[in-house]
Amino acid sequence: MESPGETTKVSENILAIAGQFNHQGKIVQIKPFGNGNINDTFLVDLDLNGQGQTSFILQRINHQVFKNPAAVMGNMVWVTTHIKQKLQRYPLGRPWSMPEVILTKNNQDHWDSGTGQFWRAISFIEGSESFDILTSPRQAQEVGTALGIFHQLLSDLPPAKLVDTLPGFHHTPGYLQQYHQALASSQRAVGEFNREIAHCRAVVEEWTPVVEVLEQAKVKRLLPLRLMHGDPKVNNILFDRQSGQAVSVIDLDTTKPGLIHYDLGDCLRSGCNLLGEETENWSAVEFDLDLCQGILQGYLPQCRHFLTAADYDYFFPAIALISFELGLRFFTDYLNGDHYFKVKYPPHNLIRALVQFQLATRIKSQESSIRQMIEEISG
Ligand code: ADP
Ligand code: GN1
Ligand code: MG
Repeated sequence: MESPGETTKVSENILAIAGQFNHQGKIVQIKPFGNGNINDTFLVDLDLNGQGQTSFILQRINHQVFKNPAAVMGNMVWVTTHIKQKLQRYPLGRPWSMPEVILTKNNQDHWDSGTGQFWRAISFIEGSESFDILTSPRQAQEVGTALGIFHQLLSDLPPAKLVDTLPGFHHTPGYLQQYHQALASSQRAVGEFNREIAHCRAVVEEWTPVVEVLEQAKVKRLLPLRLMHGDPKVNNILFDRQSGQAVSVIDLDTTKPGLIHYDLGDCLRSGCNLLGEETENWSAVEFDLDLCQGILQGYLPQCRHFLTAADYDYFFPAIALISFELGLRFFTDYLNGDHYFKVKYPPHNLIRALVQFQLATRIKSQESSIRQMIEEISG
Protein backbone atom coordinates (compact mmCIF):
# COMPACT_ATOMS: atom_id res chain seq x y z
CA MET A 1 0.00 0.00 0.00
CA GLU A 2 1.13 3.61 0.37
CA SER A 3 4.68 4.05 1.60
CA PRO A 4 4.87 7.36 3.49
CA GLY A 5 8.62 6.90 3.96
CA GLU A 6 9.08 7.43 0.26
CA THR A 7 7.33 10.79 0.14
CA THR A 8 10.62 12.67 0.17
CA LYS A 9 11.71 10.90 -3.03
CA VAL A 10 8.97 12.59 -5.04
CA SER A 11 10.68 15.05 -7.29
CA GLU A 12 9.78 18.69 -6.93
CA ASN A 13 8.34 18.98 -10.41
CA ILE A 14 5.60 16.47 -9.59
CA LEU A 15 3.53 19.46 -8.46
CA ALA A 16 3.93 21.05 -11.88
CA ILE A 17 3.03 17.75 -13.56
CA ALA A 18 -0.13 17.37 -11.45
CA GLY A 19 -0.95 20.96 -12.41
CA GLN A 20 -1.14 19.99 -16.10
CA PHE A 21 -4.46 18.24 -15.43
CA ASN A 22 -7.89 19.69 -15.16
CA HIS A 23 -8.49 18.89 -11.50
CA GLN A 24 -10.71 20.59 -8.96
CA GLY A 25 -9.50 22.51 -5.88
CA LYS A 26 -5.99 23.15 -4.62
CA ILE A 27 -3.27 20.50 -4.38
CA VAL A 28 -2.30 19.98 -0.74
CA GLN A 29 -0.25 16.79 -0.85
CA ILE A 30 1.26 14.34 -3.36
CA LYS A 31 2.61 10.98 -2.23
CA PRO A 32 3.69 7.70 -3.83
CA PHE A 33 0.84 5.22 -3.79
CA GLY A 34 0.21 1.51 -4.22
CA ASN A 35 2.56 -1.36 -4.99
CA GLY A 36 2.45 -1.62 -8.77
CA ASN A 37 5.46 -3.18 -10.51
CA ILE A 38 5.21 -1.15 -13.71
CA ASN A 39 3.93 2.43 -13.52
CA ASP A 40 4.81 5.19 -11.03
CA THR A 41 1.66 5.98 -9.10
CA PHE A 42 0.94 9.01 -6.90
CA LEU A 43 -2.05 10.05 -4.86
CA VAL A 44 -2.79 13.75 -5.18
CA ASP A 45 -4.90 15.22 -2.36
CA LEU A 46 -6.96 18.30 -3.12
CA ASP A 47 -8.62 20.85 -0.89
CA LEU A 48 -11.97 21.90 -2.33
CA ASN A 49 -11.69 25.53 -1.24
CA GLY A 50 -12.71 24.75 2.30
CA GLN A 51 -15.61 22.52 1.12
CA GLY A 52 -13.91 19.22 1.95
CA GLN A 53 -11.17 17.16 0.34
CA THR A 54 -10.86 14.84 -2.61
CA SER A 55 -8.03 13.06 -4.41
CA PHE A 56 -6.93 11.85 -7.81
CA ILE A 57 -4.40 9.34 -9.07
CA LEU A 58 -1.45 10.63 -11.08
CA GLN A 59 0.59 8.04 -12.99
CA ARG A 60 3.68 8.03 -15.11
CA ILE A 61 3.05 5.39 -17.76
CA ASN A 62 6.07 3.14 -18.07
CA HIS A 63 6.95 3.72 -21.70
CA GLN A 64 9.79 1.17 -21.62
CA VAL A 65 7.00 -1.38 -21.25
CA PHE A 66 4.17 0.38 -23.10
CA LYS A 67 5.75 1.75 -26.27
CA ASN A 68 2.53 3.43 -27.35
CA PRO A 69 1.13 5.30 -24.33
CA ALA A 70 -1.45 7.07 -26.50
CA ALA A 71 -2.93 3.67 -27.44
CA VAL A 72 -2.99 2.67 -23.75
CA MET A 73 -5.04 5.77 -23.03
CA GLY A 74 -7.27 5.24 -26.07
CA ASN A 75 -8.13 1.76 -24.78
CA MET A 76 -8.74 3.08 -21.31
CA VAL A 77 -11.20 5.65 -22.59
CA TRP A 78 -13.03 2.97 -24.65
CA VAL A 79 -13.29 0.55 -21.75
CA THR A 80 -14.31 3.04 -19.07
CA THR A 81 -16.87 4.74 -21.34
CA HIS A 82 -18.36 1.41 -22.42
CA ILE A 83 -18.71 0.22 -18.83
CA LYS A 84 -20.17 3.50 -17.63
CA GLN A 85 -22.81 3.52 -20.39
CA LYS A 86 -23.65 -0.13 -19.83
CA LEU A 87 -24.13 0.39 -16.10
CA GLN A 88 -26.51 3.25 -16.80
CA ARG A 89 -28.64 0.99 -19.01
CA TYR A 90 -28.33 -2.18 -16.94
CA PRO A 91 -27.59 -1.37 -13.29
CA LEU A 92 -25.66 -4.15 -11.56
CA GLY A 93 -27.62 -4.09 -8.32
CA ARG A 94 -24.43 -3.55 -6.34
CA PRO A 95 -21.99 -0.65 -6.11
CA TRP A 96 -19.45 -0.52 -8.93
CA SER A 97 -17.09 2.23 -10.06
CA MET A 98 -14.61 2.75 -12.84
CA PRO A 99 -11.81 5.29 -12.69
CA GLU A 100 -12.46 8.16 -15.08
CA VAL A 101 -9.77 9.71 -17.21
CA ILE A 102 -9.09 13.31 -16.15
CA LEU A 103 -8.09 15.38 -19.16
CA THR A 104 -5.22 17.83 -19.30
CA LYS A 105 -5.88 21.54 -19.45
CA ASN A 106 -5.46 21.13 -23.23
CA ASN A 107 -8.15 18.44 -23.33
CA GLN A 108 -5.72 15.56 -23.92
CA ASP A 109 -6.08 12.16 -22.24
CA HIS A 110 -2.42 12.19 -21.23
CA TRP A 111 0.37 14.70 -20.84
CA ASP A 112 3.51 14.26 -22.91
CA SER A 113 6.42 16.01 -21.19
CA GLY A 114 8.26 16.34 -24.48
CA THR A 115 11.20 14.60 -22.80
CA GLY A 116 9.92 11.06 -23.16
CA GLN A 117 7.62 10.96 -20.13
CA PHE A 118 3.91 10.27 -20.38
CA TRP A 119 1.59 11.06 -17.52
CA ARG A 120 -2.10 10.48 -16.94
CA ALA A 121 -4.59 11.40 -14.25
CA ILE A 122 -7.58 9.29 -13.24
CA SER A 123 -10.23 9.70 -10.62
CA PHE A 124 -9.55 8.08 -7.26
CA ILE A 125 -12.17 5.54 -6.23
CA GLU A 126 -13.18 7.17 -2.95
CA GLY A 127 -13.26 5.03 0.16
CA SER A 128 -11.44 2.17 -1.56
CA GLU A 129 -8.44 0.05 -0.67
CA SER A 130 -6.53 -2.78 -2.31
CA PHE A 131 -4.75 -5.77 -0.79
CA ASP A 132 -1.56 -7.52 -1.81
CA ILE A 133 -2.60 -10.64 0.09
CA LEU A 134 -6.12 -11.97 0.67
CA THR A 135 -6.94 -13.12 4.15
CA SER A 136 -10.42 -14.63 4.01
CA PRO A 137 -12.62 -16.73 1.72
CA ARG A 138 -15.14 -13.85 1.74
CA GLN A 139 -12.53 -11.49 0.28
CA ALA A 140 -11.63 -14.22 -2.20
CA GLN A 141 -15.24 -14.56 -3.28
CA GLU A 142 -15.42 -10.79 -3.78
CA VAL A 143 -12.30 -10.92 -5.96
CA GLY A 144 -13.82 -13.67 -8.11
CA THR A 145 -17.11 -11.79 -8.36
CA ALA A 146 -15.27 -8.63 -9.40
CA LEU A 147 -13.42 -10.41 -12.20
CA GLY A 148 -16.68 -12.02 -13.34
CA ILE A 149 -18.42 -8.64 -13.38
CA PHE A 150 -15.54 -7.15 -15.36
CA HIS A 151 -15.67 -9.94 -17.97
CA GLN A 152 -19.41 -9.65 -18.19
CA LEU A 153 -19.33 -5.87 -18.58
CA LEU A 154 -16.88 -6.18 -21.45
CA SER A 155 -18.48 -9.20 -23.09
CA ASP A 156 -20.32 -7.05 -25.67
CA LEU A 157 -17.48 -4.65 -26.50
CA PRO A 158 -16.06 -5.89 -29.82
CA PRO A 159 -12.48 -7.02 -29.01
CA ALA A 160 -11.15 -5.46 -32.22
CA LYS A 161 -11.96 -1.97 -30.85
CA LEU A 162 -8.92 -2.21 -28.62
CA VAL A 163 -5.30 -1.87 -29.66
CA ASP A 164 -2.79 -4.47 -28.54
CA THR A 165 -0.72 -2.32 -26.19
CA LEU A 166 1.80 -5.03 -25.32
CA PRO A 167 2.44 -7.49 -28.16
CA GLY A 168 3.49 -10.90 -26.88
CA PHE A 169 1.95 -10.35 -23.44
CA HIS A 170 0.91 -13.77 -22.05
CA HIS A 171 2.36 -15.65 -24.99
CA THR A 172 4.16 -18.28 -22.92
CA PRO A 173 6.18 -19.83 -25.81
CA GLY A 174 7.46 -16.33 -26.65
CA TYR A 175 8.59 -15.81 -23.06
CA LEU A 176 10.41 -19.15 -23.23
CA GLN A 177 12.28 -17.97 -26.30
CA GLN A 178 13.23 -14.72 -24.55
CA TYR A 179 14.43 -16.75 -21.58
CA HIS A 180 16.79 -18.83 -23.75
CA GLN A 181 18.19 -15.68 -25.33
CA ALA A 182 18.71 -14.11 -21.90
CA LEU A 183 20.36 -17.25 -20.54
CA ALA A 184 22.77 -17.40 -23.46
CA SER A 185 24.00 -13.84 -22.97
CA SER A 186 23.47 -13.12 -19.26
CA GLN A 187 26.24 -11.99 -16.93
CA ARG A 188 24.08 -13.34 -14.14
CA ALA A 189 23.59 -16.91 -15.43
CA VAL A 190 26.34 -18.06 -13.08
CA GLY A 191 27.55 -16.37 -9.94
CA GLU A 192 26.45 -15.55 -6.45
CA PHE A 193 23.09 -17.32 -6.58
CA ASN A 194 24.15 -20.50 -8.36
CA ARG A 195 21.88 -22.83 -6.41
CA GLU A 196 18.78 -20.73 -6.92
CA ILE A 197 19.58 -20.23 -10.59
CA ALA A 198 20.11 -23.96 -11.09
CA HIS A 199 16.77 -24.61 -9.40
CA CYS A 200 14.99 -22.13 -11.68
CA ARG A 201 16.63 -23.61 -14.76
CA ALA A 202 15.47 -27.08 -13.74
CA VAL A 203 11.90 -25.84 -13.26
CA VAL A 204 11.92 -24.26 -16.72
CA GLU A 205 13.12 -27.55 -18.25
CA GLU A 206 10.37 -29.44 -16.42
CA TRP A 207 7.60 -27.11 -17.60
CA THR A 208 8.82 -26.63 -21.18
CA PRO A 209 6.58 -29.43 -22.59
CA VAL A 210 3.39 -27.60 -21.50
CA VAL A 211 4.12 -24.01 -22.54
CA GLU A 212 2.08 -24.32 -25.74
CA VAL A 213 -1.11 -25.61 -24.13
CA LEU A 214 -3.16 -22.40 -24.18
CA GLU A 215 -1.72 -20.98 -27.38
CA GLN A 216 -2.53 -24.24 -29.19
CA ALA A 217 -6.09 -24.15 -27.91
CA LYS A 218 -6.30 -20.59 -29.23
CA VAL A 219 -4.90 -21.49 -32.64
CA LYS A 220 -7.22 -24.51 -32.92
CA ARG A 221 -10.10 -22.17 -32.02
CA LEU A 222 -11.09 -24.33 -29.09
CA LEU A 223 -11.06 -21.18 -27.01
CA PRO A 224 -12.40 -17.88 -28.37
CA LEU A 225 -10.69 -14.53 -28.14
CA ARG A 226 -12.59 -12.32 -25.75
CA LEU A 227 -11.67 -9.10 -24.03
CA MET A 228 -9.40 -9.92 -21.15
CA HIS A 229 -8.01 -7.65 -18.48
CA GLY A 230 -4.54 -9.15 -18.73
CA ASP A 231 -3.43 -8.26 -15.20
CA PRO A 232 -6.18 -8.91 -12.65
CA LYS A 233 -3.91 -9.74 -9.74
CA VAL A 234 -5.53 -9.05 -6.41
CA ASN A 235 -4.07 -5.61 -5.81
CA ASN A 236 -5.72 -4.43 -9.03
CA ILE A 237 -9.12 -5.04 -7.44
CA LEU A 238 -10.47 -2.31 -5.20
CA PHE A 239 -12.59 -2.98 -2.11
CA ASP A 240 -14.91 -0.57 -0.36
CA ARG A 241 -13.39 0.09 3.08
CA GLN A 242 -16.79 0.15 4.79
CA SER A 243 -18.68 -2.75 3.23
CA GLY A 244 -15.72 -4.97 2.29
CA GLN A 245 -17.31 -5.45 -1.15
CA ALA A 246 -15.16 -5.35 -4.28
CA VAL A 247 -16.12 -2.21 -6.17
CA SER A 248 -13.73 -1.90 -9.10
CA VAL A 249 -11.13 -3.58 -11.28
CA ILE A 250 -8.37 -1.12 -12.17
CA ASP A 251 -5.04 -1.10 -14.07
CA LEU A 252 -6.56 -1.38 -17.53
CA ASP A 253 -3.28 -1.01 -19.47
CA THR A 254 -3.30 -4.57 -20.78
CA THR A 255 -7.00 -4.98 -21.59
CA LYS A 256 -7.13 -6.50 -25.07
CA PRO A 257 -8.42 -9.48 -27.04
CA GLY A 258 -7.11 -12.68 -25.49
CA LEU A 259 -8.06 -15.66 -23.37
CA ILE A 260 -10.03 -14.94 -20.23
CA HIS A 261 -8.28 -18.05 -18.88
CA TYR A 262 -5.18 -15.99 -18.25
CA ASP A 263 -7.29 -13.65 -16.13
CA LEU A 264 -8.86 -16.31 -13.96
CA GLY A 265 -5.43 -17.94 -13.64
CA ASP A 266 -3.80 -14.65 -12.63
CA CYS A 267 -6.50 -13.90 -10.11
CA LEU A 268 -6.08 -17.33 -8.53
CA ARG A 269 -2.28 -17.38 -8.51
CA SER A 270 -2.16 -13.98 -6.83
CA GLY A 271 -5.15 -14.54 -4.54
CA CYS A 272 -4.38 -18.01 -3.19
CA ASN A 273 -0.78 -17.42 -2.17
CA LEU A 274 -1.05 -16.59 1.54
CA LEU A 275 2.58 -15.48 1.75
CA GLY A 276 2.12 -13.12 -1.18
CA GLU A 277 4.29 -12.81 -4.27
CA GLU A 278 6.87 -10.62 -2.49
CA THR A 279 7.80 -13.17 0.19
CA GLU A 280 11.45 -14.23 0.44
CA ASN A 281 10.41 -17.49 2.11
CA TRP A 282 9.76 -19.03 -1.29
CA SER A 283 10.07 -22.67 -0.32
CA ALA A 284 7.10 -22.29 2.09
CA VAL A 285 4.76 -20.96 -0.62
CA GLU A 286 1.44 -22.81 -0.88
CA PHE A 287 -1.66 -22.58 -3.04
CA ASP A 288 -4.59 -22.27 -0.63
CA LEU A 289 -7.61 -24.32 -1.64
CA ASP A 290 -10.13 -22.44 0.57
CA LEU A 291 -9.27 -19.16 -1.10
CA CYS A 292 -9.34 -20.91 -4.48
CA GLN A 293 -12.84 -22.11 -3.75
CA GLY A 294 -13.87 -18.58 -2.74
CA ILE A 295 -12.58 -17.04 -5.98
CA LEU A 296 -14.20 -19.75 -8.12
CA GLN A 297 -17.49 -19.40 -6.25
CA GLY A 298 -17.44 -15.70 -6.99
CA TYR A 299 -16.32 -15.97 -10.61
CA LEU A 300 -17.98 -18.96 -12.22
CA PRO A 301 -21.65 -18.08 -11.55
CA GLN A 302 -21.11 -14.59 -13.03
CA CYS A 303 -19.86 -16.00 -16.31
CA ARG A 304 -21.80 -19.25 -16.57
CA HIS A 305 -23.97 -17.97 -19.42
CA PHE A 306 -21.09 -17.50 -21.83
CA LEU A 307 -18.63 -20.21 -20.78
CA THR A 308 -18.35 -23.32 -22.97
CA ALA A 309 -17.35 -26.90 -22.06
CA ALA A 310 -13.89 -26.25 -23.53
CA ASP A 311 -13.54 -23.15 -21.38
CA TYR A 312 -13.97 -25.28 -18.26
CA ASP A 313 -11.46 -27.88 -19.50
CA TYR A 314 -8.76 -25.26 -19.88
CA PHE A 315 -9.19 -23.44 -16.56
CA PHE A 316 -6.91 -25.78 -14.64
CA PRO A 317 -4.05 -25.70 -17.19
CA ALA A 318 -4.31 -21.90 -17.21
CA ILE A 319 -3.98 -21.56 -13.43
CA ALA A 320 -0.82 -23.66 -13.40
CA LEU A 321 0.64 -22.12 -16.55
CA ILE A 322 0.18 -18.48 -15.56
CA SER A 323 2.16 -19.02 -12.34
CA PHE A 324 4.93 -20.71 -14.28
CA GLU A 325 4.79 -18.00 -16.95
CA LEU A 326 5.18 -15.21 -14.39
CA GLY A 327 8.07 -17.08 -12.77
CA LEU A 328 9.68 -17.35 -16.19
CA ARG A 329 9.17 -13.61 -16.82
CA PHE A 330 10.73 -12.69 -13.44
CA PHE A 331 13.64 -15.09 -14.00
CA THR A 332 14.29 -13.75 -17.50
CA ASP A 333 14.19 -10.18 -16.20
CA TYR A 334 16.68 -11.15 -13.50
CA LEU A 335 18.99 -12.64 -16.13
CA ASN A 336 18.59 -9.53 -18.28
CA GLY A 337 19.54 -7.20 -15.43
CA ASP A 338 16.06 -6.09 -14.24
CA HIS A 339 14.86 -3.94 -17.12
CA TYR A 340 11.14 -4.68 -16.89
CA PHE A 341 9.83 -5.13 -13.34
CA LYS A 342 10.73 -2.58 -10.67
CA VAL A 343 13.06 -4.12 -8.07
CA LYS A 344 13.87 -3.17 -4.49
CA TYR A 345 17.04 -5.28 -4.00
CA PRO A 346 19.47 -7.07 -6.36
CA PRO A 347 18.10 -10.64 -6.46
CA HIS A 348 14.47 -9.45 -6.11
CA ASN A 349 13.36 -10.81 -9.49
CA LEU A 350 15.16 -14.10 -8.83
CA ILE A 351 13.32 -14.54 -5.52
CA ARG A 352 10.04 -13.57 -7.18
CA ALA A 353 10.70 -16.23 -9.81
CA LEU A 354 11.31 -18.86 -7.14
CA VAL A 355 8.02 -17.89 -5.47
CA GLN A 356 6.03 -18.31 -8.69
CA PHE A 357 7.78 -21.56 -9.61
CA GLN A 358 7.01 -22.96 -6.16
CA LEU A 359 3.39 -21.85 -6.55
CA ALA A 360 3.15 -23.53 -9.97
CA THR A 361 4.52 -26.74 -8.46
CA ARG A 362 1.99 -26.60 -5.60
CA ILE A 363 -0.85 -25.95 -8.03
CA LYS A 364 0.17 -28.93 -10.15
CA SER A 365 0.36 -31.19 -7.11
CA GLN A 366 -3.28 -30.30 -6.25
CA GLU A 367 -4.59 -30.77 -9.76
CA SER A 368 -7.36 -33.26 -8.95
CA SER A 369 -8.76 -31.16 -6.06
CA ILE A 370 -8.75 -27.99 -8.16
CA ARG A 371 -10.36 -29.70 -11.16
CA GLN A 372 -13.00 -31.20 -8.91
CA MET A 373 -13.72 -27.80 -7.38
CA ILE A 374 -14.20 -26.26 -10.83
CA GLU A 375 -16.55 -29.08 -11.77
CA GLU A 376 -18.60 -28.88 -8.58
CA ILE A 377 -19.00 -25.11 -8.65
CA SER A 378 -19.87 -24.99 -12.34
CA GLY A 379 -22.13 -28.03 -12.25
P1 ADP B 1 0.70 -0.55 -11.91
O1 ADP B 1 0.46 -0.76 -13.37
O2 ADP B 1 2.05 -0.03 -11.64
O3 ADP B 1 0.36 -1.76 -11.13
P2 ADP B 1 -1.84 0.51 -11.01
O4 ADP B 1 -2.69 1.22 -11.99
O5 ADP B 1 -2.24 -0.86 -10.65
O6 ADP B 1 -0.32 0.61 -11.46
O7 ADP B 1 -1.82 1.37 -9.67
C1 ADP B 1 -1.03 0.99 -8.56
C2 ADP B 1 -1.90 0.94 -7.29
O8 ADP B 1 -2.49 2.25 -7.05
C3 ADP B 1 -3.08 -0.02 -7.34
O9 ADP B 1 -2.72 -1.32 -6.96
C4 ADP B 1 -4.05 0.63 -6.34
O10 ADP B 1 -3.68 0.30 -5.01
C5 ADP B 1 -3.80 2.14 -6.52
N1 ADP B 1 -4.75 2.75 -7.48
C6 ADP B 1 -4.55 2.92 -8.81
N2 ADP B 1 -5.59 3.53 -9.40
C7 ADP B 1 -6.49 3.77 -8.42
C8 ADP B 1 -7.78 4.42 -8.38
N3 ADP B 1 -8.34 4.94 -9.49
N4 ADP B 1 -8.42 4.51 -7.19
C9 ADP B 1 -7.85 4.00 -6.07
N5 ADP B 1 -6.63 3.39 -6.03
C10 ADP B 1 -5.95 3.28 -7.18
C1 GN1 C 1 2.82 -6.40 -13.24
O1 GN1 C 1 1.49 -3.55 -13.03
P1 GN1 C 1 1.23 -4.61 -12.03
O2 GN1 C 1 2.14 -4.53 -10.86
O3 GN1 C 1 -0.23 -4.62 -11.67
C2 GN1 C 1 2.71 -7.06 -14.61
C3 GN1 C 1 1.85 -8.33 -14.52
C4 GN1 C 1 2.40 -9.27 -13.47
C5 GN1 C 1 2.53 -8.52 -12.13
C6 GN1 C 1 3.15 -9.39 -11.09
C7 GN1 C 1 2.04 -4.98 -17.66
O4 GN1 C 1 1.54 -5.98 -12.81
O5 GN1 C 1 1.83 -8.99 -15.78
O6 GN1 C 1 1.58 -10.40 -13.34
O7 GN1 C 1 3.33 -7.32 -12.30
N1 GN1 C 1 2.14 -6.13 -15.57
C8 GN1 C 1 2.68 -5.97 -16.78
O8 GN1 C 1 3.08 -8.75 -9.87
O9 GN1 C 1 3.65 -6.62 -17.17
MG1 MG D 1 -1.39 -2.73 -10.82
